[in-house]
Amino acid sequence: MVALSESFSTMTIRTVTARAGVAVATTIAAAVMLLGACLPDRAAALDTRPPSTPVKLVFIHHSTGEQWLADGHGGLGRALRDERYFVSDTTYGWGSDGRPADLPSSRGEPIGSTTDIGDWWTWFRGPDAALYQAALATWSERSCSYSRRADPGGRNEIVMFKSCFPNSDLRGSASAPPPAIGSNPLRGQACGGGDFTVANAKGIYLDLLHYFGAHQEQLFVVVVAPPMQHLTAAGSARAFADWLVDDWLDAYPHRNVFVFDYFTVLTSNGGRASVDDLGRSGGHHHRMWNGRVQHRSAGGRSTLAYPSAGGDDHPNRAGDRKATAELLPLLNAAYHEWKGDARPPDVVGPQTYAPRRAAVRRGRSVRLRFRVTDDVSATALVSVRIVDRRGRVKTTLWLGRRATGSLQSVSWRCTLPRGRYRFQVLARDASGNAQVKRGATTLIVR
Ligand SMILES: [Ca+2]
Repeated sequence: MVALSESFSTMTIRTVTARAGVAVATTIAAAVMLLGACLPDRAAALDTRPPSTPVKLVFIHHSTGEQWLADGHGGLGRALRDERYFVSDTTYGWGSDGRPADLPSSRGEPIGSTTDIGDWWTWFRGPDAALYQAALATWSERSCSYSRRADPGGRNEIVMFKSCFPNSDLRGSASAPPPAIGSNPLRGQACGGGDFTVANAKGIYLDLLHYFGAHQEQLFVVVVAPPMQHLTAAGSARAFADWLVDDWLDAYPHRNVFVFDYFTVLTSNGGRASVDDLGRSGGHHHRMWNGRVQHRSAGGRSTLAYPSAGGDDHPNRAGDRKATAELLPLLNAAYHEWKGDARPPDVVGPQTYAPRRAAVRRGRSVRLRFRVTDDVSATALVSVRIVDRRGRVKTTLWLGRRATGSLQSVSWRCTLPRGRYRFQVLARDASGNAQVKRGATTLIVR
């Protein structure tokens, strides 16, 4: 597979590749006949602004999804709220005890408890799929705790779904052709075991396109299952994530499916598990960068870089915050591509300001104040860099997502030798454009 890909991968439409194979071409024969324009030609038109009016989104998840949504952890719920999405979700037990109804069970459990790759066939393609989807379209409740906006009414326009981390432990050859769905043993089955192969997983996702293609009234957001610290075949997991983002939709003629590579985003950090690499040029990402979609896994690990304290495979707060920040602009762009209402893209980077000089005694803390403005983005990824008199970078403070337009600050404990320095403010807007004006001022260390 491609180790480093810089691709405009959201909803890319190309001809069926040799990799997809004859079996696949047969499976989606109807789709192959309809080929549209590719996103690469339209990349300049990607609009990362939030929707102009509230949009209802339902998220099928459990476990890691609960933490990702939580205000005090991944902050996804609150970030979606702030960008005009009204979020509801399903988790363990959904579809039983009258929540929202007693729906047919899946593998002997409530449908909400089953979110493995094979279960997506049950949700979207199995004999009771119509019942599940009807209940899902009108579900407007929270199953977990997170901030959200007022219900705008109506049905869920966006269906987002995610398997949990055991689903990244795929086996088998990354290049084996997927079986026809009628003979795919993973249909309706849990992950793990001999049938949990890359080929069978591809077959499940290819079959889902029949449902998605028949439901243009909804946008489907496919979140790649997060990685674990130890994978039987990490290369196979990486290959599958790359296939979903780069190849799965090659022959799909519509724009109502978007893949977010939660797997790849969680496979690089900022040097240790508690520090993210948001906004850094290196590392593994699925984000807007310099005005384009960047899907990047430049070698390195294919396992979880953000284990929770104690060694648990649930992504920690730093990893989930990174995923939130990288997802939102892509989701907005996918929404506008689906709706066909994209406005001219944001091509102008932010301006940054450092309005107040600072002084600090060595070993003490100091508050560094800054402001970032942007023509479009309400938030920007900000870093503060401290350089010596010769312009050499002495330290960089990575501050993550910060609101634009208002005075902000960061407290920093100074360990630099006495002397005169400057602190510089760097920022990237939601489209990944770097600052066009860099604010800087003097920092005195006494
Ligand atoms: Ca901008």
